[in-house]
Amino acid sequence: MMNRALRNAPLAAALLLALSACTPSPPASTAAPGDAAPAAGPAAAADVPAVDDAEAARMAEQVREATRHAWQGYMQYARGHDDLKPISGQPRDWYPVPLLMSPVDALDTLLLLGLDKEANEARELIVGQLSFDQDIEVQNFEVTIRLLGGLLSAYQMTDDPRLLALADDLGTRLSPVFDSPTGLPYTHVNLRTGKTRGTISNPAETGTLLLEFGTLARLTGKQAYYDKAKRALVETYKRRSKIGLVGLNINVETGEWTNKDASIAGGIDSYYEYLLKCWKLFGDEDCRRMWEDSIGPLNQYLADDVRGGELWYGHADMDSGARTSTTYGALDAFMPGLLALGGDLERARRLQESNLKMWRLHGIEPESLDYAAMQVRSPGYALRPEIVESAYYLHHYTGDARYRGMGKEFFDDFVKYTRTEHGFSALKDVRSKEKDDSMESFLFAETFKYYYLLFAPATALDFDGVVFNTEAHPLRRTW
Ligand code: DMJ
Repeated sequence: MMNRALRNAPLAAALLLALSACTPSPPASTAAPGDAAPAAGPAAAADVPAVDDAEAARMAEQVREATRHAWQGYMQYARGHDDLKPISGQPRDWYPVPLLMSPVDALDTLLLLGLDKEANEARELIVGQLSFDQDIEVQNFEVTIRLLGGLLSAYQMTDDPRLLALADDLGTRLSPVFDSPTGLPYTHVNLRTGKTRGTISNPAETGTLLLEFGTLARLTGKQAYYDKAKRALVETYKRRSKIGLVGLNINVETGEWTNKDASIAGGIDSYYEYLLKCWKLFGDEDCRRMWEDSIGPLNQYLADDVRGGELWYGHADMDSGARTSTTYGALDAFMPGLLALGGDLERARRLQESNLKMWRLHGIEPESLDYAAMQVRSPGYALRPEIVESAYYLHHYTGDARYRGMGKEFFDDFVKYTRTEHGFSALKDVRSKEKDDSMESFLFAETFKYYYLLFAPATALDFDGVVFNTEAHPLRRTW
């Protein structure tokens, strides 16, 4: 089936624009009573390149060209596999059988960017080759955010029923993960047998499922999808400490914490994202309450005022709130975007200035740094999107060209240090810029999409009509 959106990509954007703005407006600031008052204004706003509308249009075109380059590399050297290795030109698969991570993650981005030919190639690969009837054990979280989210978003943009059928089949095969004594999901499941494994999980993996399973429930009428994923989120929230923080690791059979390190870093990050976003996507008031109960403790115990005005978010013990480390990194960089979506533009602006400072330390951001010492702790760069995602949210809410200026700086560095003959490569070390032969599928789903949306006119996407899942797949509220 050649659907209309794929024949005419601007029409795909029009489909999104035609939606009524039905998500709740951004809430007023949800800072909790007793929060330390934010310092006034961003710390020392460093200069960024000037980006007027003409320059933004040029940048948007550069992002389209980069996306096409990476996609062509994938098609030439890794077609039908999960990922391209961008230096060696070899394919990489996550499991013994490929699940088309890159095409599924890429499809909605290719549609949004108006890359019609490439979008058709991705869709044909997916409907022609993708089958979830495989005797392989997969990680529920990654498959949910990348594949379930990607299929649902692409279905909403194309009306191709085969994409929804694949999503429904995948949702059914993943669902055994929820059959634990607590309702907290096991980390892995065999797609054919339903056998589960993995009792030690984390809030990101237990709490970042409701946008995808909830959308699947709304689109199929199968309410059980919503109920199981919501229970997993609520059971995570219920185990927060007396001071309102969650830890890093939890046993899904006993519900006991096995690591009590609280942060907004990987392993926890998107749990907070989904508390806010499940309210925005579904209007679920329980989600609003859980978000409002959670953001105050983050600002009270994790936020850190450094060098007289810089805002960072570090780590703390979930029971006492005592600071355990001053590390922050490329994954934490999503937080300004979430703060902005939650209505706290002042903290969002200040934290994005810290993101910029992190980027500028070595001309590209590290996976992790000690913000007190300003020293790299984990030197890799995995082509992550979060810092761009935050620039996009801030530009959307403030209209301040500064965020496009940051985006231009990030993108120029990104191209300079990571472009290869076949695609774009991760870096082993941001200090030496030594490349790593890896190109994760979130480059297509997120990094390119957020860069494009940052530079494209606001009409490129009906921002208020969609909620992005944590893999940047826009989910449209049609219910
Ligand atoms: C993505 O898979 C998602 O954004 C996830 O929430 C965090 N890690 C990567 C991108 O960095």
